[in-house]
Order: sequence, then C-alpha cells, then structure tokens
Amino acid sequence: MTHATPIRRDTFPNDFVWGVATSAFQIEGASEADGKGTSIWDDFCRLPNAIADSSNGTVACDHYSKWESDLDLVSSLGVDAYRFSISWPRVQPKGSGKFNETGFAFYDRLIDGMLARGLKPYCTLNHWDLPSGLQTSGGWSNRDTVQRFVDYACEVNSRFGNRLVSICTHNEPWVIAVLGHQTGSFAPGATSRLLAMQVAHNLLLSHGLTVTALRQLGCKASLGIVLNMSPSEGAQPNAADTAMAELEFGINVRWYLEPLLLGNYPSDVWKHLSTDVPTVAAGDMDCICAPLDFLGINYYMRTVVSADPTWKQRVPPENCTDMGWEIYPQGLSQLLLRLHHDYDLPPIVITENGAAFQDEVNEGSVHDSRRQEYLASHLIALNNAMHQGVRVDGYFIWSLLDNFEWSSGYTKRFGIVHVDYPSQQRILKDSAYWYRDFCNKKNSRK
Ligand code: GCO
Repeated sequence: MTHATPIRRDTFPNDFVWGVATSAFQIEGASEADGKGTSIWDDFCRLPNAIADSSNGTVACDHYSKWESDLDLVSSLGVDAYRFSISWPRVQPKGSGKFNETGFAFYDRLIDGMLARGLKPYCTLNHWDLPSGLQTSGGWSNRDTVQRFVDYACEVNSRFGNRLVSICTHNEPWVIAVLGHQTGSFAPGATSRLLAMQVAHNLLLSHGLTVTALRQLGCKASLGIVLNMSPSEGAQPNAADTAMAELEFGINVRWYLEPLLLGNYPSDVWKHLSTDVPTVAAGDMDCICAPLDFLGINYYMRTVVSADPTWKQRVPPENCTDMGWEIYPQGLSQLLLRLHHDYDLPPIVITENGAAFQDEVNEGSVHDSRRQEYLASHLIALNNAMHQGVRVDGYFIWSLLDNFEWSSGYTKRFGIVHVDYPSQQRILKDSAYWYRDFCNKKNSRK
C-alpha cells in the first residue's frame, strides 16, 4: 500500500467542522414507502438508456431502514457533522398541498439520531429529487415552482429549524439546469439551453426567497447554497485559450456566484448566451443576493479548454478517478484564492470532495489507497489556501457510502464505506479508517 501524504488535523482551526455527506435519493431507497411521492429521478430511471446499469433508487443503500446503524457508522468516524438531504416528495408527495407525516417522522428520527450522537445536522433541501407532480407543470422552468419550494422550506423549518445547524437550499444549481435541461443527461432530461437558463434563474430566485423567508421566521441555522466549481484553464498559454477558459468559468461558476454575491449576471456570459437568456422580473436580482451565512463549494477537478475544436484533453489514467475526472488537488487552492481575490466572500464550507475508484474487497478489507491519497492531497491544498487567507469553516467527504451515482447507477463507488448491495453489508474502507484517525487526532500537538 502506498503511504498517503501526511496531513494533520491540528493544522486546521480548532473549530473547523469535519464531516461526511450523502443525499436522499442516492442512499435512502424505499422509493414508494410510507406515502412517499415519486420524484423526477424515479421517473428518469425508467427511461431507456438513461442509467448506465439500468438501475434505479428503489433500494439504493436501504438507508431508510438502516439509518440508525448508518448514523452509528458516521459517529464511529469521529466526525463533527453529517450532511444529508431531505427528499421533498417524501415529505410532500405532490410538491404542493398536503404534507406526509410519516415522511417527516423519518427525518425527525434521523435528526434526533444525529443530535443524540453529537453530530451536527447539515441539511440540504434540494438535492435534485423534485416531486414529479411539479414536473408535470414544467418543474423548475415554471416560476410557480419557486413559491412551492419556499412553502416546502418553511414547513421544514417549522419542524426542524431549531435542530439544524445548517440549511442549504439547493445543491449545485448548475447540474440541475445544464445536465437536467440542456444536455439531458440527468433528470428531467430536457435539451434546451434557454430552458436551462430559466431553470437556473428560478433556482437562484427560490434560494433568495427562501433565505429571506427563513430569516423572517427567526431560523437560527446557518443559511446558504452549494455550488459545484472547477477552476478553468486554457490548454495553451495563448490569448484564445485563456479567453475560452474565462468564458468557461463564467458559464459554469460566475453565472451562479455573481447573482448570489453581487446581484447581477456577468455581462460577458449574458452576451455569449445571446437569445438564450432567462426572463428576469423586476426585483428578482435583489432577492437572489440575500446575504449568505455560508457558501458551500463542491470540488472534484479542474477543467481545461481550448479554442481549437480538435483539441482533446488527455490525462494519463493514473491521474484520473474512475469517473475519468482529472485528479488535480492544487486546483482547489487556485479556485479558493481566486474567489478570495475577486469577491467579498461569506465563510466557505467545502460541502463535497471525494473520488470514485474501482475498489476490491479482499478478505473483508478494501485497500483504497488511491482514495486516501486523493483526500489527503486535497486537504493539503485546502490548508494552503486557508494559510493564504481564505476563510473556510468545514470540509465534507463525498461520500459516506457507495451509492446511486445518478446516470452512472451503481457502477461508480464514491464511498469511504463499501456497500455490498445484495447483502446491504457495510465495510469500512481503508480511507474511512484513515479519516477516522485523522479526525481523532484532535489538536494533539506533540
Ligand atoms: C454532486 C452530487 C453528488 C454526486 C457527486 C459525485 O454534488 O455532484 O452532490 O450527488 O454523487 O458529486 O458525482
């Protein structure tokens, strides 16, 4: 086994929050249990060729029944916090109207279970599983969905607000907008850039309205949103590639970040989108830029682009994860330093970072040294950025468990805990033991 680069917990601030993350659709299963409504991901999984292994979320990790032992697992790692999401259709089957008490009871037990174990609950309201009932009338492209989301968020707040440490409105609006509505590779599978941009706008608007509404209701949880971010680089250090990289960063990152922080869309991207720009009503932008208590960032890789359409990025396989994503830890420092330089940032939380690899179980062990190395090298990069002045308050590994990796089905394993799907047995991988040892060396300066 290779030795992971050493990084110590005591090089981070004392009150830095260490955690692991999951999302409802990817782990819960029980997709029709106890009055749960269907979500657009349940529907999408039924489409031919939508999911690599033709699988779905019907059982997933059966977390809906195994939640107690799963929380014991989280607790055994010695982390401070657990990031999970609420399945909207489980608590409000149609996305409007009647709430489902049995669904709420599940999250009630889950949150109390976290508190009983000393884990801070970090809750995401929308990790992509929109109730199908809302999709029938256009889903996120319909401005009515914005108000439905605010209603759902207020209901969650009235039940759990005083027990949650953190509430994230949306996970990765770029993914919902672009993969869900432009490329069609994710639910609901639409293929229009104009639609995608309207979806992005409606997501941002619903975020702003929710933050404002929850604050008015006296919610004490820290309120924010999670964006996926990659720094973009030109393939060659020439003007054309550099301009291309900046536009790429604009389309994927600044388009979401600048409305949130500055209250307007970046003009270069607006121009680039030409007629595919969203309809923006008076007052929307002021609403979107409601102050954030935190900004969540999911970091996995960098993107490299070229103005030459025949150019293809070639990354040697040893530098790639099983997703084909380049392993590039220094991109995390570069990204954070750029954001710190360009904007007046709220406190940042790294809400996801992790890697899929083809793990093997050997006599009850999983020697995932590459994942361990991936995580350690990213913590070093994070630490570097923090020592250069970027305020980061927490870090969450994606993911606690191997789980349903969207259009890749169960073919990609991101967990630090292995899941044997037929038996639903959990096996801690070496990376889990490594993270446990890392977390448990709490500021033990020798
Ligand atoms: C994401 C999602 C996760 C994915 C992970 C790996 O934020 O993209 O939160 O659900 O599983 O990113 O692709």
